[in-house]
Amino acid sequence: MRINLVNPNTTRSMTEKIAAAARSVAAPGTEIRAVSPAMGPVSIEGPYDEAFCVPGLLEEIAKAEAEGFDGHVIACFDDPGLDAARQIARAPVVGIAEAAMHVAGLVAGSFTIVTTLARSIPTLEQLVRRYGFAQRCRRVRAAEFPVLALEEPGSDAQERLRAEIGRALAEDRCEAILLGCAGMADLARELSGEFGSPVIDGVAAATKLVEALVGLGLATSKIGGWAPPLPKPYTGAFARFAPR
Ligand code: 5HY
Repeated sequence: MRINLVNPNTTRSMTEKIAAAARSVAAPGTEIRAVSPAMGPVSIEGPYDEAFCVPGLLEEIAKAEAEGFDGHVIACFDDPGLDAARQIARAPVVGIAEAAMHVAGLVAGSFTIVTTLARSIPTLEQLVRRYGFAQRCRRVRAAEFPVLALEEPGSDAQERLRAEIGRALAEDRCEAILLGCAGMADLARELSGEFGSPVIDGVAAATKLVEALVGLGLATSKIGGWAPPLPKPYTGAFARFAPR
């Protein structure tokens, strides 16, 4: 089985780290191809960045679909462009936030999400409601460091993350922690051991869910909201994205 893993930001080191996390849980015979768009923001921190990562992300989904990939993972915790990606893909498309919430719901009665910057909190709170986890999510917290601080050896990002997880477990009565950024993917196992609580990485969760969906022979439904976009002309810089 071939899985197309898309890091919607353009930071190569982060894409490599995300790829390693996916490969660490992939079943034998599962090939992971990790890509970043050719255009867009180096990191996604809020709705404006999110808006501009989507065209490049959709281009990577369309390319992999044309090559017959079996499934796609959108490796950004804002699940950017998820609905649009499902419109142009037959293969299952799983966002890491949705995957982390579903997996958490199977091993814990409640969870807290710990993300990077406070400006990302409103988007994640909307996803919690949209995916039906408002009863199970105790809180969305920010450890207050920029996404790319996780790529800088010597930054205090990990220290801040640990401190915020400690506060969440002490104050929120949550039974699991969701790592609210793909750049935290390599820390899940270590943090689970340290805190004695499930600490869930969405990249690994999404990889296993895509494998499960493909194993069940399921594809994206085309009879409703994820039906293909209707052919029409697009103008200007977006002309090449026009649905055919
Ligand atoms: C992510 N940004 O997972 C989100 C996390 C965030 O570039 N990859 C990003 O902080 O919103």
